[in-house]
Amino acid sequence: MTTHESRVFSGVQPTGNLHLGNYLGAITKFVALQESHECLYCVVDLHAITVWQEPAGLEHNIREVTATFIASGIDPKAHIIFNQSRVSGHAELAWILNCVARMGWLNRMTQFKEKAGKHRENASVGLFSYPNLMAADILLYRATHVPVGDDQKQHLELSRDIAQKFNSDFAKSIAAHGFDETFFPLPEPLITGPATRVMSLRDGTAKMSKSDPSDMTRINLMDDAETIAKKFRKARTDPEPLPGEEAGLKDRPEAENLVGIYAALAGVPRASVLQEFGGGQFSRFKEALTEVAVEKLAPVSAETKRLMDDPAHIDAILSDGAARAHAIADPILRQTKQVIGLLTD
Ligand code: AQP
Repeated sequence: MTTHESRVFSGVQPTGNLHLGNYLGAITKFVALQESHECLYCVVDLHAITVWQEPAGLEHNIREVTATFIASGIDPKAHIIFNQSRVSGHAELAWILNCVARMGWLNRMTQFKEKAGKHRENASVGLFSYPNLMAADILLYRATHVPVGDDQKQHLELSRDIAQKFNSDFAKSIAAHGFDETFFPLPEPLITGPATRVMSLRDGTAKMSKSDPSDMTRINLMDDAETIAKKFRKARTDPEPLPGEEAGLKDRPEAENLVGIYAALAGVPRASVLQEFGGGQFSRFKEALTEVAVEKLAPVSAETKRLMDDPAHIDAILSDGAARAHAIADPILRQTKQVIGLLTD
């Protein structure tokens, strides 16, 4: 039995090139959840520095992710937007969780393997322990729901394992202090909708990604209409026309990806996209796709640009958000320390 109220936490790294995958897989979900939950949306700058970032670029990117959150429809007054490094509890709890998580668990994380690649020995220790910081982000607020793209599923499962191990390792102390036995609730991943994994425009088997060296693989949220049209026009497809039904998308990852993107942007089921465009040429479908993408993204990029003209306003929002995040996090961190046996003020 848990007595914890429902609370949403999620984050986006300020590593530049925010793309359609981040938007459809995460940010649009953040916006929708505001109606039903108390939400904290974090610009996870401490995650970003697990890979070297140029300092002036990092400052810019922290503000740009913040501006994009607001431009997409997140209300920083009703909910909390802040940057992670401003709330020191993230780093403190991450250290504690470094001592709870097991090496074997982290060794199984596929994202580290993909990102470190052949240069594992040269990867930062932070990149390896990244999932523990992510667990700390969530547990620091006793968040119950975490909207993420499909690529974060394994990290979310690890967060649940860490929460469970903490609750069990310290069960006696948790009870002795009179705290709820589910001291940390096990966070539920929210991975739903037609675009939980948006794929590269050049390779339907690879994830659309900020760090892909080719800009043609992704639609950046700041791309103008002409660039969006060019990228969709040049997006890889196969020689067959679009099928009229779902079954016809089997083994056609590029076609499936574009149909999923259209469905998510237009807010319609994939089946109705296929009904409308099935049997037709890709070129016509790509034109319609460009139209719906520009219609959705142009207002977001215009508003992001407008907000970026006033960095002091963005900084004030982050500072206010951090103060409110602190107010939730501080007592939870204090209780965590007490449970472990660390003396606190
Ligand atoms: N291709 C994607 N499709 C759907 N969702 C995605 N997300 C990322 N890529 C896709 C989701 O966006 C949120 C923020 O991601 P992040 O900033 O933590 O970065 P990431 O998951 O490591 O992926 P990126 O943005 O493409 O960066 P790189 O190039 O570094 O891998 C998360 O909820 C993520 O699931």
